[in-house]
Parts: sequence; structure tokens; C-alpha cells
Amino acid sequence: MTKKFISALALVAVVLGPNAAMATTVSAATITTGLQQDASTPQASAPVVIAKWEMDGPTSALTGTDASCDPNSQIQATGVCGQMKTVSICGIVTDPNGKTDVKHVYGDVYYPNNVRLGNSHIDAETGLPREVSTCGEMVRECTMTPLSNTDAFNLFCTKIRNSNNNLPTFAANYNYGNVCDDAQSGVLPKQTAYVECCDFTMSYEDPNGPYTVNVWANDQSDYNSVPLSNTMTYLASKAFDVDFTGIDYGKVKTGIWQEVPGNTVWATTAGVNGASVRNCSNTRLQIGVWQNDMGIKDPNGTTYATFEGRIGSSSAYATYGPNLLNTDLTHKATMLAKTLDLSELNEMDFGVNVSKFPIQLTGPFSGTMELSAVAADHIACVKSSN
Ligand SMILES: [Ca+2]
Ligand SMILES: [Ca+2]
Ligand SMILES: [Ca+2]
Repeated sequence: MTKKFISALALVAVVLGPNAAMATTVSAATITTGLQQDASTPQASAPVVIAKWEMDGPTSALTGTDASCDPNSQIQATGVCGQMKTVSICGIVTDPNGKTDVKHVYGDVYYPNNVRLGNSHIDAETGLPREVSTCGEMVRECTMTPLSNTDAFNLFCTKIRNSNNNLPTFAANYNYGNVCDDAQSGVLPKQTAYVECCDFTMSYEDPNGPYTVNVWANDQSDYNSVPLSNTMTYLASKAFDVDFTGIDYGKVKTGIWQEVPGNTVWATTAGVNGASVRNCSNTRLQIGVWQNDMGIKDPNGTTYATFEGRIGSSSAYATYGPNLLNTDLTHKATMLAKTLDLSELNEMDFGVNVSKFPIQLTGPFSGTMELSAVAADHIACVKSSN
């Protein structure tokens, strides 16, 4: 016995010896680690997600509503810079071991899979710049909490069933009858399932388009449900802000371009610094501009002012005349070349050239500028080939 013990100690010393010596000779090391979840595959006793949906939040309001009668959820962005939209994601979850075996329920939201976010996008939760690193990656996961039995029944079996019937996605073999009707052993009146929900923050500038939303659950034995998936559509909004209400070209000489540079500093009081524009949409945006002749014209209508405008100090100016009309006589905007990315703030530079000041006019001259916007395509996210 004693001999064996000694030889075992000697072996340990031999094995440890070289390693201990190595540890003193390196300043950094990368160690491979690994594990596997115990019993993570769907099992007969795993939780079951019976139905799922998204609705106007917050959850506490129990709205049951979305922005369109189309099937599943359509969510309207705020169209207001800085103002987030709270979406409530919900699932009905049960478990073969009884509903109390359900441990956690999650809602996973994925970006539209062909969209990049651009250089100005800010994550709604972290407040930090964010670009997708892979196309269609997860935006975020939220953890759900159960509603009371009364709220669960009223929300799903009364409000949604009666007023927004095509909102939810059901798992196979489930329907309003066997969820809501007592005669069909409905899981909500029998209180054998939870309705669980979480509040999910969508930024005013999260890109419009189809978001995949998965709801899944695990139980006390760490069995995962099969996720129940559908598509939430974030409807396009079109909105922008400018921090100026007037452009004063100052003193203008005949035939000389007079330019009024903007800046990239947002003025909380309009007009206290150079002109800035920012995109408050969930689409990229092109800005159009229209101006009238500022009254610099002859009685026969001949005008003498030409204008220019651009977004960003490195863009080319677009030049345009006054009073431009479409064939239907609405004002025809001249589109400025630079497309604003999601939430991008940039400067607007303007210029005027007056080829003649008619002698019969004394000035000063004043006019009107109209700014408008059209949605532009998102930056494409291209999946890498490997
Ligand atoms: Ca279970
Ligand atoms: Ca809908
Ligand atoms: Ca400014």
C-alpha cells in the first residue's frame, strides 16, 4: 500500500513538473474550452409553444392590436427621431409535466435578412452604434413573464379572437377552439397553459421590413421546446427633421453664387447654427427641394434666380430653377444626391445666383423653400459565399 502511494505521488510530480515550468515562460496563452448542454434537444416532455403573436405594447396595456388587418403583425414605427416603439411579444406555453414545469420563455427577433444598417444606426437598447455582422442576425432576445389567468383569457380569447383574429400563429393541431373553449378542454379556461409576454423595443430607425420572431421555452429539466416562428412586418415610415426654418442668403451680387453652408451640429433652437437634416424614418431617405422665384422676376414672368443645394460637404450641388412643376401642376422637387442612412444627421448647403436684379424691383426679396423626402432602398447585406 505504502509503496503504491509513493509511486503515485512520484508520477504526479513528473506529470506536473514540465507544465509548471512552462507556465512561467509564457506571458499569455489561449486555452480551448468546450461544453455541451445536457439534454438540449426536444424531448417528449419538453414545453410546447401553442401560439405566438406580436402586438402594440407595452404588455401592461394588453392591447391585442397591430397596425393592419393583414395576417400576423404589422407594426408602425413612430416616425419621430429618438422615439422608440414598444412591441409586446407573446406566446401561449404549456408542458406535458404541467405548466409549472415551464421555466423560461423567450422571444427572439431577427433583422430582415438582406439589410445592412449603415454607419449612423444606434442600437435601441445599448445606445451604441450597431451594424449587423451577419445578414439577418438576431436583434435581441427578450425574456417573458406570465400574465394572470384572467388577463391571459381576456386578451387572447376575447380581444384577439374577436377583434384581431388573424394576429396569432398557431402550432400544428392548435386553434382558438382548443385554446379558448371550455367544451374543447381549452388550455386557457382550464388554466393548463400560460400566456407569457415581453416588451421589445424597436427603434424609430430599425429598418422596415420582415422580422422573423421565434418564441421558445425551456423547462425545469432543461428541455427546449420547438420554437414557434412567424414574421413581424415593421411598416415603412417617412420622416425627417431639419433644425432651420429659414435660409438667409444675405447680400447677393448679380451673377455671383452666394452659398450658405450648413453644419453637422443639431440646433435645438431652430436656426441658431448652420442648416442640418436628420433621417427619422426606418427607411433610407432622399431629400428633395423646391423653391419659388423669391419675386425676382419681370412682369412677363421671366425669372432671374437659380438655386443649388446639397447634403454633405463632399457631395455635388444639384442646381435647379424656381417654380418647377410636375405635369399635374404640383411642385416638382429636385432630389439631392446624397442618400441619408438610417438616423443619419448631415449638413444642408444652399446657394443662389441672381443673373439680374430688375430695376423696377427694390427688394429685399423673400420666398419659399419646400423640402420633401422619398424612401430609398436599404444598403444590401450580401451573405458571404463561405
Ligand atoms: Ca417538461
Ligand atoms: Ca395584422
Ligand atoms: Ca445645425
